[in-house]
Amino acid sequence: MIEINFDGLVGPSHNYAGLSLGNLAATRHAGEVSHPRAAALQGLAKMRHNLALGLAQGVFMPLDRPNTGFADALALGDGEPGLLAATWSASSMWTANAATVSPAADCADGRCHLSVANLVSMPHRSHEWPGTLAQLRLAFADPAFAVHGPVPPCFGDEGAANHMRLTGAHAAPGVEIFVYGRPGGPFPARQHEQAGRAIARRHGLDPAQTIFAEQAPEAIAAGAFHNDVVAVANETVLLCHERAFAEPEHVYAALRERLPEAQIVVVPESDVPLADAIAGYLFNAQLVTLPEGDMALVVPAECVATASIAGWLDRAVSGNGPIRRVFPVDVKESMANGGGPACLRLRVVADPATIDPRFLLDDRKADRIEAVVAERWPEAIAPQELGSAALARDVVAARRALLDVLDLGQLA
Ligand code: SUG
Repeated sequence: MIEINFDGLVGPSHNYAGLSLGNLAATRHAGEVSHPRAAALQGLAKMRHNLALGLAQGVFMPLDRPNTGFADALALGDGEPGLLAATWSASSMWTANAATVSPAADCADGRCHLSVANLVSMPHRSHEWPGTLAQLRLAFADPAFAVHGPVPPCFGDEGAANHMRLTGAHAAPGVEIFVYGRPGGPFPARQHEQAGRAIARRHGLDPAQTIFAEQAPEAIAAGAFHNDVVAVANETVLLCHERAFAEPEHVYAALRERLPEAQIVVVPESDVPLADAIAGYLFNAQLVTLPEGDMALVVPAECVATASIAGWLDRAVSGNGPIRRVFPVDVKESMANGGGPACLRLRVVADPATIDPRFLLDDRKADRIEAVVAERWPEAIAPQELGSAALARDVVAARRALLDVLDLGQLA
């Protein structure tokens, strides 16, 4: 049993339509020209970087866009640019929002449970789940897994972006923390408390090892639309901003009570102001355990360019805390839509032999993916081009070419 990070390959329709209210980066870059080819290559380079660190890596395919079924259901013609853009969105690249995953050791039936996220808070993301579910059912078809449909749409669920797991070792039983938001602020609270509670029940988690925590309303108001913008966990370590949770002391105490060896690293406002944390995405990092046992933080390059964050990282690695190494990666195209390194990956703890090998990555497969991307992914897309029949044909054909190369035609 090991942790495998499944990154979403950035799809050929990647664009900047500014669809996510409360996601400050996406709103700020609305209307800009995107670069799908560069975006996908940046994502692949991150996957290769993590492979080179000795970490296990998986990959999910982009979904079929533009989604004509969604467009037909909305009877879209001209004059609805926001909804049109929603049918083209490449947002499935952020696989932290694909599903909530509870490893086998936490679940009553000894299987690894996955619940696909309904993503109902944002129209452009609400139509991801059927395509994502089809992919999860294929990748995790082995009886070692139980793959669930979405929780009912009355409760917004954003998947692993609002879920953390702490444990002495990945394969051992852990403490699962479900973070939710309460509505009423200037921006949508995308994760409903009841969605997390439903998932905990359907996954068969031990209530004594499960924590439900409210995200700080001020964090959501400051642009932390998901918990993974202000907190990240790996094994015994919780790294979070001091303003991440509505009742931080309750969260820390609940965790310590269940996992006495927990190491809680709180970044104070005086070191890194919340606004800097959100702009530089310090917490949207991959906190990983390297094969030799040290923990490393894979951060967006924007962290190094943010003085307060760079200073904090320097002090962290030179001190005697759990983070021993920091690796900046360039995922600029995704970052401009509010998606950092951690948004781009879904963590699954499993025996790789139980996973459909077509979804597991090595360097040779990365070469094959890269060749298709280099040849078929559009170089640039301006938002006004969304809706173009010629572009739609190119985007659909590009994805088909990728599926063919990976023998995944059944996802077409
Ligand atoms: O849902 N951006 C995504 C970013 C998701 C980040 N995921 C995590 N934090 N785990 C979102 O807000 C922008 C798309 C646009 O505006 O066109 C977007 O959907």
